[in-house]
Amino acid sequence: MKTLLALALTLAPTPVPAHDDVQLQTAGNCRFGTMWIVTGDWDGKGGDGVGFVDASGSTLKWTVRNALSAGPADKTFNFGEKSAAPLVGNWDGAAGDGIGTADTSKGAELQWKIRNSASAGAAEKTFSFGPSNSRYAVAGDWDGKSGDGIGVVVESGNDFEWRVRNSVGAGSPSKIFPFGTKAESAEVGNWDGSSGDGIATVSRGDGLGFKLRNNVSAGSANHSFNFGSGKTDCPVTGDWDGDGVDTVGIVRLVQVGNDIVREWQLRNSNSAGAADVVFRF
Ligand SMILES: [Ca+2]
Ligand SMILES: [Ca+2]
Ligand SMILES: [Ca+2]
Ligand SMILES: [Ca+2]
Repeated sequence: MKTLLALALTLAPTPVPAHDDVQLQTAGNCRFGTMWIVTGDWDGKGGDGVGFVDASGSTLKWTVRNALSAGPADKTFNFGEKSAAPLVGNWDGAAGDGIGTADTSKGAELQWKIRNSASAGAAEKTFSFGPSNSRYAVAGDWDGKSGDGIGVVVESGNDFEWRVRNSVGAGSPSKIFPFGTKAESAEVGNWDGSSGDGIATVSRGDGLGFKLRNNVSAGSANHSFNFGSGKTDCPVTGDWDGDGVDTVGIVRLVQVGNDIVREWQLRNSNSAGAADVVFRF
């Protein structure tokens, strides 16, 4: 509770709209001001937890919680430079998610730093992949084996082009394909619970318009629906109930007394409807 209170006091006095269209973003990781929103399997026990990453200091400060409920942080640690965007991925294919960053400030190519555990420490891999003017850096299990690979989503005319790589390191993309338009944002998740991750885009209207595709390829969406508010919310994805299927959610800043706090609204189905879990963290 102490952590939650302290963090609430450092937030802006008025709500900050969700912000996902200004600089490089990492899929699933929208932000409010300098506060990125992240989700991941921090404890390796299946199912995703929640978190946020504060980029207001010289290093990125991560605060994560395993349970989908209000309460204290399970871990707080520093990883990554202020200039980099945070990433979450199961790089080694074992024991839950690790962390990473993608940095646009290191030259023409995006610089990636990868760590297998969600904790402070040195990057285990540092490499370049994708152009620094990519719209999104993404992590996903594109081939359904050996954990997450990497990828970028770049603008190509009015559309998005995805360039994904199965290995976590420098090299050529394993697949290049179009999906979505540059007016949208990009997400990754295992929407059908089999054969690794699929892809998605989210558009901002009155609602957040999710378009989810099970295959990592060009084609139409398998699920299209609205969830949350397109005016105020950060979209998130994750396996909230631990059944192996990733679904959607949102984070919204709400005023509680004099404090502005993050409200998480998570849904266990990839369809329109009410949130199954709502809490503040
Ligand atoms: Ca891992
Ligand atoms: Ca893989
Ligand atoms: Ca899948
Ligand atoms: Ca699930």
